[in-house]
Amino acid sequence: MEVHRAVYYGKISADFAYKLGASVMVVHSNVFRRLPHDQRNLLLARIFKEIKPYAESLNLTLALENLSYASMGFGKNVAEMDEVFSVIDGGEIAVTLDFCHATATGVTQSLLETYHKRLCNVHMSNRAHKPCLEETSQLKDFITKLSKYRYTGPVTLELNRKCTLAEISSTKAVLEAVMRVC
Ligand SMILES: [Mn+2]
Repeated sequence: MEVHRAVYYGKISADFAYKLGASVMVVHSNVFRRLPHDQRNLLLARIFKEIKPYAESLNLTLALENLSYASMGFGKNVAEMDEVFSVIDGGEIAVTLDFCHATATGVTQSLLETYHKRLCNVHMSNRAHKPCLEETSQLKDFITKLSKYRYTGPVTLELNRKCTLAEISSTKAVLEAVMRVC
């Protein structure tokens, strides 16, 4: 049942991404973090056996996103994401690095060091997807590393729905200011 539901939502999302003309679709592991190792990997294999060829048929690149420590899903750090990749990946799945999740979990540097070559998407926000209203050392450090690794892909603002237009614009301005100097 869980497999059917995950596959169903995965395919609907892929259809949506395709109709939007997107080239990348962010995915999560879709498995509960407390499942035993073998069961987790069995479910992962069954879900992605369906989603991968479907996404490929629509010319979509799948990009696995790191989850927050608070998430009930599996895949919040390098060890967990490597385990997911070991089951679902034949080298074609990319990475979405969510700065908010990574910073709250304390794994920003290790994720960047490990996955910078397959990074194709960055989600940006402050803690709890709040706006970035000032330059912080963590923010500068992150943008400096992205630049050092010659990342040229998109940086997407992923702010919570309570953000005002003014806060969204300030976040964009703060990020642009950091990017100019890093
Ligand atoms: Mn995200």
